[in-house]
Amino acid sequence: MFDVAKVKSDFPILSREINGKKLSYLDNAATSQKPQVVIDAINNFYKNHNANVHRGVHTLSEEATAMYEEAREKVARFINARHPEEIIFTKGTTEAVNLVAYSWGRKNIKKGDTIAVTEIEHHSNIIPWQILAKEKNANLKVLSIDEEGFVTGSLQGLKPKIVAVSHASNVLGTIQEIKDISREAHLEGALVFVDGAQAVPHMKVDVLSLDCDFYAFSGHKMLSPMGIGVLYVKKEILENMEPYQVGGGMIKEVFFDRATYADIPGRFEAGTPNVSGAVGLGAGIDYLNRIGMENISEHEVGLLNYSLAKLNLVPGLKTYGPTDVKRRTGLIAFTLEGIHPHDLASVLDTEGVAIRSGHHCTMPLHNKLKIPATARASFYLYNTKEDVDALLYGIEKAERILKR
Ligand code: C6P
Repeated sequence: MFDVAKVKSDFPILSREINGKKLSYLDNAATSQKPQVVIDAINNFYKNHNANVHRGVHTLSEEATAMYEEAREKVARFINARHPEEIIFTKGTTEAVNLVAYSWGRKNIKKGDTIAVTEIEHHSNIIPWQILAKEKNANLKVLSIDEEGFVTGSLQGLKPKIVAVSHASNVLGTIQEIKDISREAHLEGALVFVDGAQAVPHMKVDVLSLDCDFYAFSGHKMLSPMGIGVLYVKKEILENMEPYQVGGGMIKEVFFDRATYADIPGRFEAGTPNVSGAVGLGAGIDYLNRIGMENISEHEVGLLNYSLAKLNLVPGLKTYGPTDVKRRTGLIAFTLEGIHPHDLASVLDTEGVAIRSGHHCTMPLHNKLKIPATARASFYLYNTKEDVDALLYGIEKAERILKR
C-alpha cells in the first residue's frame, strides 16, 4: 500500500480551503486533480521544448516530436497494446467514440445492420451510434442490464456489427465482464468498442487480454491534462479505416484533385496535436505506475467499504450499484429522501465537500432507475476516510437545514 498523506501532498490544489473548510474533493469521476509532476511536465514542455511536431528538422521540433511519441509509447505500455501505432491521441473519450462511429461506422455499417449499446452507457457512447444508425437506416439495439448494472442482454443470434459498452459505469461503478462480452460478440461476428473513461484511471487495464477491438479513455480523469485522450484500435482494423478529419499532418501527397493519406497513427491526427497534453498524460501515467494500479484499486475498495457501511445507515438514503465492492470502481451514487441532489451538493459545498449531482450524462440509465437525478461521490488515490467523514457530516447538515 502507499502513504495517502504523502500522495495528497503531491497535489497542490488539495491544500486549498473552500468556504473556509478543508477541501474534500469527491468529484473525481468528472475530472481528477493533477499532481505537481504533471503540472511541471507541461510547464517544462512550454518553457524548454515547445515546437510543432512531425514538421521541422530543427532541434526543438525534433525534441517535441520525441516527447510526443514517447508519450504514445507510455500509453501503449500502460494498457498493454502491441504497438504504439495502435494509439491515437484524441481530445478525450467523446472524440474517440465519434471518431470510430464516423470513420469505421460510415464505411462498415449498412442498411439493416445492428449496432448494440447497453442501458448503462454515458451519452457519449450512445449518441454517435444513434446518429450513425439513423443515417444508415441501421438498428440500434439496447442491451438490458440488471439492477446492479451488469449487462444481461444476450448477443446470441443478434449478429450485430459492433457492440459498444462501457468498461466501468460513471454512475453505478459497475465493472463489466469485457472478456466475456468480447468472446460473445466475436462469435456473432461483431467488433467490440469499450468506453474505458471510468476504468483506466482506477484499475489495471490490459486491452490484449480483454480482446476488445477499440478502447477509449480520457487523460483528465487520470491525473493528466484536459483536452487529451486516447483511442486504441487493433492495428489490422485501424489500417483499414478512413480518416476522421482531414488537413495538415495526415497526408502523404496532395494534388488539387486527390490526396493520399499518411500511415497510422498519423492518418487520424489531422492538424497540430495537443503535444503538451500528451506530454502531461505521459507524466500522469508515470505517476500512476509509481503508485501501482493494483494499490489504487485496493485503496478505493477500502474507501468504498468504509463509506457504504456508513451511508447505508443514514435513514432515507439509498445507494446504487453492485453489492460486491470488487466488481465496482470507487464511486457511489445515492439519493436522499426529500432532498434534491443539487440542494445536497450545494450544502456540501459550504463544508468544502465537492460532489456531483444530476443525471451525470446518463439520462436513459436514470430513466431505467426511475429517478431524475442522483448525488455522486467519487474517490481517487488521494482521498481519505476524513473526506468520507466530511461527506457524512455535510449530509447531516443538509438534513438539519433542508428538512426542518
Ligand atoms: N463522465 C462524469 O462526471 P469526456 O468528457 O470525453 O472526457 O468523457 C466522456 C465520458 C464517457 N464515458 C464515460 C463512462 C464517462 O464517465 C464520461 C465522462 C463525466 O461522469 C462527465 S459527464
